[in-house]
Amino acid sequence: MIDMDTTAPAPKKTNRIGLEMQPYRGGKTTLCAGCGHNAISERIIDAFFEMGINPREVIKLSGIGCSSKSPAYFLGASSGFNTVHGRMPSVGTGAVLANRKLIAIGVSGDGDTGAIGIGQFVHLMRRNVPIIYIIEDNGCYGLTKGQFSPTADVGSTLKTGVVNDLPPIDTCALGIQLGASFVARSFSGDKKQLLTILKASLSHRGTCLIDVISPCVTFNDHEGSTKSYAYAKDHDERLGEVSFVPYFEDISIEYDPGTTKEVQLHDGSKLYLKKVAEDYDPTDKFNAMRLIHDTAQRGEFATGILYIEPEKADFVTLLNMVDEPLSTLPLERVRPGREALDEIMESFR
Ligand SMILES: Cc1ncc(C[n+]2csc(CCOP(=O)(O)OP(=O)(O)O)c2C)c(N)n1
Ligand code: SF4
Ligand SMILES: [Mg+2]
Repeated sequence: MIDMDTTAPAPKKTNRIGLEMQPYRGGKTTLCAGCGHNAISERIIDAFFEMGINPREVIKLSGIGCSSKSPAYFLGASSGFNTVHGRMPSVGTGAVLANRKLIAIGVSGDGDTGAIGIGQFVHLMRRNVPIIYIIEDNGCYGLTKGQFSPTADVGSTLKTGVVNDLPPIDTCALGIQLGASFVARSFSGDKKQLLTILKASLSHRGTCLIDVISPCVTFNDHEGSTKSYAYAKDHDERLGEVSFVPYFEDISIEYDPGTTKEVQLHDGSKLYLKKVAEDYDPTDKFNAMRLIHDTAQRGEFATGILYIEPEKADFVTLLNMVDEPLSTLPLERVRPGREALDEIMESFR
């Protein structure tokens, strides 16, 4: 008889850089049970683990709101910066300019982005700053008890019965128009699609705007809300299956020719968008804008990777900066001294 030790713990799963799941996890959430934001944190943990990103090379950023508390609940081994309300874009821009090797992920809310932070948001988008910018979109200010945010749809109602009659800002349309080079929309309850989008964003260099419909179960999950679970599930028009193959995996996928769009990302990874109904080209800006407009007219939202421009130069590249992170340059290289300054002044004579 073989003597088997059934009490021995199973070996822990490690990823391609040899790390266990633990450094990818964060603190215990203090958000409401069932909040869509929690599901998004879980997908972020999975995406970074599965892509084998070293958490020590990541900076987590956020503003203020329930959503902006999320970075405390993922990537515990990474450093983070919880900024003033709506100011994440400027702090994030500074961080990636100071250290171009950092992988930046920001979590914001629809209020943090669309209201107080809109001025900062538009400049982040037009600069194509290399950052994954997630909007956890519940159409309300969850943290301050559920007031309408600028993404609340016309006709959606508060718990008290108050009806919103202001038109919404569509953050994806705005991002595309302003110059973000990777724009996607998903739903917090769609594990597979959100994970695929997050993994693809980790292979893209430039601004990755990911708007995730994320129902607030406490203040905005009732009949009349277009950001409730029930509404989002019934009105989610998927572009089709999004498949993503990282550069470190063998590419062996079979797709029906003519029904799949292949997009190569900057690190060599491949993105496949498989159409269900109509042929959708995520590299066609006008097509993307039309899709967002047409679905919104029908009270639906299109999900998937709506727009991607893999070759667009990101802000750090545009600035033509040195390869080494500025934060690690020695003093003599950042302060050239009087002689060098005199020489420069002389050249203006
Ligand atoms: C300068 C400033 N103004 C206003 C507030 C109040 N405030 C805190 S969070 C918030 C809105 C949060 O909404 P959102 O970004 O959508 O996050 P959610 O809580 O819905 O996830 C507001 C207005 C603040 N903290 N600081
Ligand atoms: S109030 Fe809403 S947004 Fe905030 S944690 Fe609760 S469910 Fe989430
Ligand atoms: Mg919100």
